[in-house]
Amino acid sequence: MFRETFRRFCLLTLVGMALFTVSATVQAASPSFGGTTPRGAQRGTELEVTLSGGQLQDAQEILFYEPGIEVTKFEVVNAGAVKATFKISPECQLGCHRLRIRTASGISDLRPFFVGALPEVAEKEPNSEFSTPQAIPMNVTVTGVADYEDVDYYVVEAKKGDRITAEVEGIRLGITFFDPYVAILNSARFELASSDDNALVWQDGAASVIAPEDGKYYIQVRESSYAGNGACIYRVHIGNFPRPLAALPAGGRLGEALQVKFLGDALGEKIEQVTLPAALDSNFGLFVKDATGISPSKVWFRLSDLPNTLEQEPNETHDNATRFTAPAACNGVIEKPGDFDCFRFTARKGEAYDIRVHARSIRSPLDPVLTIFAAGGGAIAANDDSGGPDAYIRFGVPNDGDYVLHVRDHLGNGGAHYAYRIELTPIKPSLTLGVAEFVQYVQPVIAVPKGNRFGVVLTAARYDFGGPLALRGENLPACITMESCR
Ligand SMILES: [Ca+2]
Ligand SMILES: [Ca+2]
Ligand SMILES: [Ca+2]
Ligand SMILES: [Ca+2]
Repeated sequence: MFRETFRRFCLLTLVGMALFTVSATVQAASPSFGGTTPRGAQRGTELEVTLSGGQLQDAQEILFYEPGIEVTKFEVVNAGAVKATFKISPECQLGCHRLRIRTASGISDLRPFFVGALPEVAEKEPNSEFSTPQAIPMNVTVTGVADYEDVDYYVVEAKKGDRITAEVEGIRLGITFFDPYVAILNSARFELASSDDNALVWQDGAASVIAPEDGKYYIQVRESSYAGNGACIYRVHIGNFPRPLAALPAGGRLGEALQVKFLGDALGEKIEQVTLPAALDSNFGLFVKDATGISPSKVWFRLSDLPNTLEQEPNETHDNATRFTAPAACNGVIEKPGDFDCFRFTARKGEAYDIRVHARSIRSPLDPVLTIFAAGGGAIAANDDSGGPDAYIRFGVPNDGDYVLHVRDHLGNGGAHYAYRIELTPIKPSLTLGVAEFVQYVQPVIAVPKGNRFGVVLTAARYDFGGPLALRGENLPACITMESCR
């Protein structure tokens, strides 16, 4: 792989608006943004939200990265707070919405705001004993706090055969290093399901059961080692909604209509017809709904230009391997511990492919290991992890013939939702441009003052091509130009 990194200095200049140059009283410090109170809300509602931070006295507007939230009222309280009214459309996408505050002198950090489908209920302490839980209706989002040594109990009524799901948003709210734990118990205090961490929702938990009989069921939420604090705020969605954990296939082509099988739900597999968006979106996912509700967060799904191949079991040998024609995306599931899957294709000497197994990148619990065999022969190349648990191999075809891709879990684990997608693509030149961090772990923001300039060092990584680069600032607002110098 040819990779060269170079640094280039760029100046973004705001021209033609010098008449609007900001006055000399502007402070140099950038605004900071700690977060919103509350941290989320139900779609289809309108509510007052406080945005807290610093240097907010000249706040002008809120910038959203996803559609669906409109600001109908905006008021600067003081340098530390802005009050805004959020109107959330009934069709607003669920889950994380990212926002910043723009002031006259800068742009703040990025913070999340979570949109849910269910009506909200506030936690009422004391609810720390199994014998004195907080009674809630089914299908609500409870907003609570997991304090130090705090255990929160909620009780719902269910009928035999009802699906009960509890999904917590805690670490995802981006407030503090909070590691939530959630469990569903029966009236005899027997734990029917629990979740500390889950590949789909990271340190947050999602647990589901099918009620074995009519009766009361208890949802427990706490910090995983009882070491919470007043900042350990959570939103727990409790209801009958679906909670699949993976999709098969785990990706598709832009604009394509295809059948997707959702895996890992307590009620079993579900097949749905899905139409994919026409434009690339690296954060794309599918929300599953039925008569009982909708999953609170997405099942991650890859968009690409590759045709799909689905594994055909049994596929454990080179002879019964699922056949495909390269380039393609091979999709499957390591459905039980110790399982492995084989895919076979024909290639010619001199061809070269990038072969990447997507598993953790689509929030599957699988830790994939990829091995390439000459069909009927020995292993040619293998990889376990490449920049994370997912596997990657650049494969230069040594001879005309058939080759087998073999995928398994690193620890021999498996299960109904251990999905993966092997993307096999011809080698294409690519380029990534980045801006170095101004502050460690904080995504940089370029705010160009009116009539002024902003200098930034861009880092470029070239893959599979060489030579100089010409940088142009395309699709910038009409009043902004970009010049670059090496
Ligand atoms: Ca509590
Ligand atoms: Ca956890
Ligand atoms: Ca399989
Ligand atoms: Ca791996």
